[in-house]
Amino acid sequence: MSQYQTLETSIMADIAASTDEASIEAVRVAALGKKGSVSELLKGLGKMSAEERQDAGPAINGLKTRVADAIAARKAELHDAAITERLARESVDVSLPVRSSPAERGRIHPISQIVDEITAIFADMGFSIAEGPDIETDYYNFTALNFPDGHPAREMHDTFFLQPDETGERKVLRTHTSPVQIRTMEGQKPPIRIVIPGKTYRQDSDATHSPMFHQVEGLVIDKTATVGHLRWVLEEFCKAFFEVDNVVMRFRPSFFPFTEPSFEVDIQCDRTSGPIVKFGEGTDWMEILGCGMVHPNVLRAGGLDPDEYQGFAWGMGLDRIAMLKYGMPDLRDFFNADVRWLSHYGFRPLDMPTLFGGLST
Ligand code: 2NL
Repeated sequence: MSQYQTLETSIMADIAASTDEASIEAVRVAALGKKGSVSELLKGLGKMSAEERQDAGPAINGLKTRVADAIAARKAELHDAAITERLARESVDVSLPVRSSPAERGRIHPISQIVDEITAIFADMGFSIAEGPDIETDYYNFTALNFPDGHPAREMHDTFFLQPDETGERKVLRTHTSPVQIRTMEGQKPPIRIVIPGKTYRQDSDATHSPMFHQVEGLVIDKTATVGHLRWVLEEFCKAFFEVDNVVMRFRPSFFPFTEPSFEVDIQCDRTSGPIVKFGEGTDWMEILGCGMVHPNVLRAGGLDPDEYQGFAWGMGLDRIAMLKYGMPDLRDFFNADVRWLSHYGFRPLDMPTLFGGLST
């Protein structure tokens, strides 16, 4: 066998043994690259005599052509194989269910949902949303709201007091959101129409009470605000909130230090079908909020002249109302941070409650 045939056999064996695009490229470089075995033979032609070249020329060129063709063919083969393998490996099963993103899997807590629903209703009536600090002074939480010294609600068993500061002042965790209304009256000229959602705190803990709970209060101050306006606002609110065309409301005389006269409001409902309460029908009553005309002392504390301005206010606890509206049996589940509970009772983040799109549907 000539040296050319030996080389050709060896290169052809290497080509056949190459298993991927990288190894066939290595074979090409070793044979046809600048310093490749076939290239070296071609370079050698120049040093040969004309006679030697007559035989060697066609032999080496033939070798080069056959090797180049074989490499190109094997390269194409391996390239096809690589594509076929990749297509198989990267195949997508389009029948699989779409896995939702974390943003879609997340859920809105029922308390956040109810706040969004309630503020959407009052925003539609032209109210603004006001917020304030959870840690309050005794003045904003009690004194400005016409709580006389020695009023039972100031006692230790109701209120969370903080350690006195260097001046001896004892701050409190607000027991209602009403301090926000005082702060608003101080900073803003009437007419005032605000709703105030927020966390509130009282030392109370059992199956139906949590030491941290939620309230929404409302305040309207103007020169001519009356109980009639109060009644209309609350009726419109209840119709929108309970999603019924007719609500029957009952105003019972009551007492709060910050309103005079004061009322507790019941709405008519049907409780005969077990835990599900129906509104706008039935013969039962359910208390849903407290309200009244703002006490002159409270107007004065807010920097307003009670001979010029009058107003009404209301407050409702959200936790019990949320349990009722969404059919949740135990208040304590609200604050256990159990994702299983939240994925069942929570609301989809992109379904924002609006009056035109539906509140909780
Ligand atoms: C209830 C009753 C109520 C208010 C809150 C209020 C605030 C100011 C002036 C007058 Cl600054 N009133 N708020 C009025 C009546 C009732 O809450 O049962 N809440 C859970």
